[in-house]
Amino acid sequence: MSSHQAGFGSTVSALPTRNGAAAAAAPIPWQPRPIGSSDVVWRHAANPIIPRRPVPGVQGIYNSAAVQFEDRFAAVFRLEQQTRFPRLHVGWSDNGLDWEIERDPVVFANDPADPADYAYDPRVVRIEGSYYVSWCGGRNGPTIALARTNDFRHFERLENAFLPFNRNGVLFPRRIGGRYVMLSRPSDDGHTPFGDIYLSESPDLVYWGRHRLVMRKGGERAGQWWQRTKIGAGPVPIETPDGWLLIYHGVMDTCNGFVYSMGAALLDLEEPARVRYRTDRHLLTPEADYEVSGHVPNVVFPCAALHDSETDRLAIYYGAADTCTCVCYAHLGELVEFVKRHSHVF
Ligand code: BMA
Repeated sequence: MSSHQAGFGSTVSALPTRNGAAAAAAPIPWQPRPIGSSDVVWRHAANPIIPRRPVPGVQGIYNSAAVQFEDRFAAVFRLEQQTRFPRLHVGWSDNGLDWEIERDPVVFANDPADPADYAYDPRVVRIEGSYYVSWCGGRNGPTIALARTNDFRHFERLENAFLPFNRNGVLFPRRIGGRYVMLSRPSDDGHTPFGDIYLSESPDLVYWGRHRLVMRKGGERAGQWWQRTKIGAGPVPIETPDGWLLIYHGVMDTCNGFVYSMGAALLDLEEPARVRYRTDRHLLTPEADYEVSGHVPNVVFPCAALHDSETDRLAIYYGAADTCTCVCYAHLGELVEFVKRHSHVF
């Protein structure tokens, strides 16, 4: 794979490891906004960072989640084989852009491999020292499956969080009011022509309840069309003084199928089912060749974001056209101001 000559951030912060030692975190991927652009979010110049055939027998790698892990990066990728059957594969990277991808899918130490168990659209979050993977799983699904790992080599599968059908399960990075909190989108077992974002709480990551509506799909009003069919949580929410920054996907139906764009909202820090601000316009919509053309044209689908708190740089990982993996960038503070300035809560 090509090497990327991005201007990387210089901040080095410390991430605690399992044995308590501090590892210097690798700088997150970064490129400055292109000269002449006034966009709040801009694409990595060498997208896609992972092309459609990263390993033999695979024809797509997209909608995947990267995190800082010790002194480098780990990821859980959605890989689609030539059967078009998706599974989760671990990847490793020193710079967050060039990835080594495990040839074999994730297996769960406590759970026998099931060849019929598909897995897609993973998110990864670090909570209290462990990493949790949530994805749309095929066992009695589609619904939200969960697993825990400390090293991205051994995975323990937890109970499914919800009844079928559900997608886009995204955990918050800390307990709120003493409980784990997860966003999700109840759905159907097909391509779901509807969808709103809900929030659920759990004392133990097994039993989920106190379900609350967070936000509905957009309406027919001017400025809402890009998210008028369905919405779903994207990366793990990022805590800011103005609320939890939730980057999400908003979907519009057209005469030629769905179009998936990227939006953002700010949720109340202590009552995250309460929307404080929400963009009435998208941050990114399919425009690049690799977004408008692929196995499913016109999809940008964010699943992970890395934030460097010292430089305020944000790198967002997204799947393009259900085919390849891409990155885009923003300054978190600018993005928050954009959401507040162009907010429409409905
Ligand atoms: C959704 C999921 C996503 C996919 C999107 C667009 O329902 O299947 O994985 O990116 O459709 O095809």
